[in-house]
Amino acid sequence: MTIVVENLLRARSGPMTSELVLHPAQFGLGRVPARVRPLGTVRSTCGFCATGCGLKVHLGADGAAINVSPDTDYPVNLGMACPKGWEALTPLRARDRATMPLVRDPSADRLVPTSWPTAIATFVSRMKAIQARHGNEAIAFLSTGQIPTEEMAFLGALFKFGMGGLHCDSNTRQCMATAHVAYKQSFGFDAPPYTYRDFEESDVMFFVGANPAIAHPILWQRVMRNPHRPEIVVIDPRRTETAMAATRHVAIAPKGDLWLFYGIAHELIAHGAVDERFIASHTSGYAELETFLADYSPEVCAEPSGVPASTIRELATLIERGRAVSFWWTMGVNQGHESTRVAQSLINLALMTGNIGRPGTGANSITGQCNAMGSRLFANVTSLFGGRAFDKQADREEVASILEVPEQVIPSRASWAYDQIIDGIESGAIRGLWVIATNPAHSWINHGRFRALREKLEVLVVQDMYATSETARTADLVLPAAGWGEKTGTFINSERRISVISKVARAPGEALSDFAIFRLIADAWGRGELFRRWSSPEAVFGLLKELSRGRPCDFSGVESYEHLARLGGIQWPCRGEDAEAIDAAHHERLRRPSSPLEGASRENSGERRLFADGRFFTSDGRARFHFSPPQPPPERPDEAFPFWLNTGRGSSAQWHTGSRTNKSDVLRKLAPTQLYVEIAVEDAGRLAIESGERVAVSSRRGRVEAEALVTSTVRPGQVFMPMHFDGVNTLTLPAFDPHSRQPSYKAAAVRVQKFER
Ligand SMILES: Nc1nc2c(c(=O)[nH]1)N[C@H]1C(S)=C(S)[C@@H](COP(=O)(O)OP(=O)(O)OC[C@H]3O[C@@H](n4cnc5c(=O)[nH]c(N)nc54)[C@H](O)[C@@H]3O)O[C@H]1N2
Ligand SMILES: Nc1nc2c(c(=O)[nH]1)N[C@H]1C(S)=C(S)[C@@H](COP(=O)(O)OP(=O)(O)OC[C@H]3O[C@@H](n4cnc5c(=O)[nH]c(N)nc54)[C@H](O)[C@@H]3O)O[C@H]1N2
Ligand code: SF4
Ligand SMILES: [Mo]
Repeated sequence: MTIVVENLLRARSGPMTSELVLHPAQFGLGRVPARVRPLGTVRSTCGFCATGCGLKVHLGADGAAINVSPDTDYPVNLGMACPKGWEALTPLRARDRATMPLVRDPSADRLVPTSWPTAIATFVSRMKAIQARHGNEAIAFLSTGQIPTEEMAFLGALFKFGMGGLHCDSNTRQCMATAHVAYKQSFGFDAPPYTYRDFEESDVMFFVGANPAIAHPILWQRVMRNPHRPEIVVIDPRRTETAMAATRHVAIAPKGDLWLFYGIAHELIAHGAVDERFIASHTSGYAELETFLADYSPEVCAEPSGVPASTIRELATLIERGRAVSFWWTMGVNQGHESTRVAQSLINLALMTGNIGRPGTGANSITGQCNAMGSRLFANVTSLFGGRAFDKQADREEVASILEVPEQVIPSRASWAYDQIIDGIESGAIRGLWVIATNPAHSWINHGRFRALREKLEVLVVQDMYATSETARTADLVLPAAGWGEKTGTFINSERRISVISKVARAPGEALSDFAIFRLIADAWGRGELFRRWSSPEAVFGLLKELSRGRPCDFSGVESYEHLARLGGIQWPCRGEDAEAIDAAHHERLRRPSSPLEGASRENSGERRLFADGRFFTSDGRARFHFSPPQPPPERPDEAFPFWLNTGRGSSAQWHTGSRTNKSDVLRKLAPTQLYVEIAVEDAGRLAIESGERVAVSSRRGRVEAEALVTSTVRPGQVFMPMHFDGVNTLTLPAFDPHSRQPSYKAAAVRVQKFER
């Protein structure tokens, strides 16, 4: 064990820039050199949001990263980056990085440094002891959409096939579960169909519950480049930065979406504005949808959606007249009590009007975290590798044979979802929890409860870059992890683009990549032989390619990391037979001189969208319409708690729980420094609250102090709080969509009062 760790630590001090160091000419200056040689700039992909911007990391004489700049030739960001991208290296240098494993000293009740061999031995002995006493399923993990696919895949395989565990989930549940389930049911596979170029090709765009000006700033730049003078409709209860820049803002009632989209669909049918030919050839279930929608006239939908019938009609007319209509959604849709059906009401609109598979169209979920898409396909958490099913024997056999593991190690049941794991801690079914690259004690819904549950856990292991996160501080064991920039692997972005992240810095102290930590645990658990082929990220990439072969997400045509870096990422599908055309399109893009900003807009850029042939991934090749009657939200404002609480992203400089972005002076200057609550001018006047004043915000579950921000961006009766400050999730209501089990973070009832000590 000691030798293995020493070897790992030694390997870390080897050359930092591996095969991914490319000549600048390969970034698009026209001449592609025959040989790749080190020159001091490395290509990588940003590790914050799922836009997946290409970054160039510039290296000093010692091979360590000095700074980054956006990649001018990368087909995603075309030379642009948001503040987080520019500051990508800063969180790595933070003073509170975890540099040694830490273990809780029970006598002093604090975390003290220990060695890797002791930490790993502690992990294995404590987890195995729980399994011996309470059964194999008494341990669980919660992970992330923010580590490379190779690491997620290793974790999912190690836990389920190696350690005999079953229950595991990730923060992707908080984020993308709804899009995953909605696509799977409607298209037969979790497949966002679009390419970013569609932002530039639409003439009518709907942004529903999405604030890309803040949350996906570079995608918003792509919208701004659209030359077709598009109608941009933003459907959001708040007048967000995106809404202000749009051509039309519809201030929908909180959680009124299903009514609105059913009303629009009803109107389109009433007008005969549907694409009968597309419906007949490529969909199923339309007759039932038509019957169902008969009850949802604009008049019926107006009150519950908060949108006047005349506006509903106008929105239908916009869709009817649009040449290329696209529907984009994010958390205002995914996080709700009936979110899967809301996502599908948008998918239905795209299908019934034939707005799919053509440039500028689609029912398009924008992904959140840098690698949430990787986790949806390869985390081995909700679905078996490559979007397969744990309960299908043929799928298990296939995976067993590709990975050369006995079929019996693959569970035949699905895991509990995040909320069920939390409930399992409460009931005593789960006794050991391993948390990797997520911070649930801040981000989980109604987390006041999470903290109480901590006491019930016999062991909590947190694997993070920092030992200071709200979750890590309460751990029994902290495993110090290398972060983005300190390791290699691949991400998959919102438009299905697989790209490389490069190692450009050495992790501090004894921190190890998550990959290396999983490797140590596999060996110490006695499962080294089962994972003999999982020797390096690139070796695992080879396994993932095989797992993808023949699946909709097939990328078996990708040769290597170097291939990905050279082409600026490659979108799936990329089968063997596609690879040549993709390479040719790339060279064509580089050959033709033009300003870098035009790079991705040219014809034949190698970008691809799905469903151009109208064939979906269902057994009969047809997309399905899904719908159900709208349900009232589980909690509504009342006399005691008269406001709707909405939560979400507050600024482009803040990332989630702040554990990374708070480490940058630059980013801190660009964002508010303390928790605030946006409240309407009318409400503030009535409560005699002034901007800047301290107020107390309380729900049935908790109470926090915040600074009042009196503003006209929120409507009377609604308040908004950013999720970046701890405390917000003591207020939120633990309600979940029944299909995706995604939490409804954006609708709870609260009271706001002048603050009194
Ligand atoms: N700067 C920054 N960027 C980020 C992140 C970050 O933390 N910081 N996080 C990333 C991640 S993981 C994600 S998931 C994305 C999230 O990206 P977004 O989903 O765009 O961000 P949110 O602010 O969570 O929510 C979007 C909007 O939904 C609206 N909304 C609330 N309730 C409703 C409703 O009932 N109906 C409708 N139609 N709208 C509603 C909110 O008012 C909000 O403006 O951002 C990613 N990008
Ligand atoms: N009220 C409210 N709550 C929300 C939301 C909302 O809109 N409103 N949005 C939800 C959404 S969409 C999301 S995605 C979640 C996000 O919630 P979290 O995942 O809890 O938030 P992060 O701050 O991104 O936490 C990531 C952690 O991983 C660590 N980390 C980063 N890189 C690495 C790595 O390479 N290895 C390891 N081991 N650790 C690493 C960071 O230090 C950090 O502690 O929050 C959800 N919570
Ligand atoms: S938009 Fe997203 S991917 Fe691009 S630089 Fe900003 S955080 Fe990174
Ligand atoms: Mo997210």
